[in-house]
Amino acid sequence: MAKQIVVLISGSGSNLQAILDAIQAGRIEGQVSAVISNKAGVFGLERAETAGIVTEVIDHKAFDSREAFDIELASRIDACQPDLVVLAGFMRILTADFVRHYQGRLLNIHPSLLPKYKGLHTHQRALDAGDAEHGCTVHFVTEELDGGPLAVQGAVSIDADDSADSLQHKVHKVEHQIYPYTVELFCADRLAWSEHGVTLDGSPLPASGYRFEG
Ligand code: NHR
Ligand code: GAR
Repeated sequence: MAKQIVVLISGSGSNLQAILDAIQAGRIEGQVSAVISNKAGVFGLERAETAGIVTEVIDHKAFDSREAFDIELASRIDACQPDLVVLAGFMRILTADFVRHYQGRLLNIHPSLLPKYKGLHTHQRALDAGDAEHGCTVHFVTEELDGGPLAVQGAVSIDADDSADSLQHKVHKVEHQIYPYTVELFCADRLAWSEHGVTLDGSPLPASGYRFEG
């Protein structure tokens, strides 16, 4: 049975597009029931509309508190009865109650090789540290920001002439491979987070997750 997926965005939605393309290509046994943005007018909403997907905007600025925003967000998500909720460049920190409600079915992609560089400005931080490699990680979301269990990682090499921009561009390309791949595994019931930790085909993954090699 095709899984129901809800995607949350705040911006350009290139990761959303990569997932939609993989669904279109028949690689993911699932369908996106709704795309929800906390910002009006972003390009990701146009991408969803082009694909014929229901879109909603819930402007966080219209709410008095993070709790009130998250309660409204959860009620719109739950109306879709999703099997999986995907954060794709979603930029609002979510409350503990929200993430607990979706535990085990809420994924995020973060532009670093976690547990390195939680938070923002990851590309510049990897450059400043003189790292030889950088990358991105898909992880299950917990209340600890960028701290939930890791599912899949993809790496790029950092070259002498890389800038934060060039590095971001390289990492984006890998994001667009590993996010659809992770969603594919989840929707095929091959990837899960349970009391046994994160498992792939029933076997526990290392703490660094599955290393994706393009
Ligand atoms: N929420 C929880 N509870 N746990 C995580 O791991 C989360 C999360 C919400 C979003 C994505 C994350 C990232 O990949 C994510 C992971 C936004 C911020 C942030 O500081 C931090 C991490 C992430 C996303 N947001 C500011 C806020 O006040 C707003 C910044 C802005 O609007 O530009 O919410 O890096
Ligand atoms: C992606 O690079 C994602 O890793 C990053 O935002 C971009 C969203 O791009 N996420 C964060 O930095 C979360 N703090 P997209 O909207 O084109 O998918």
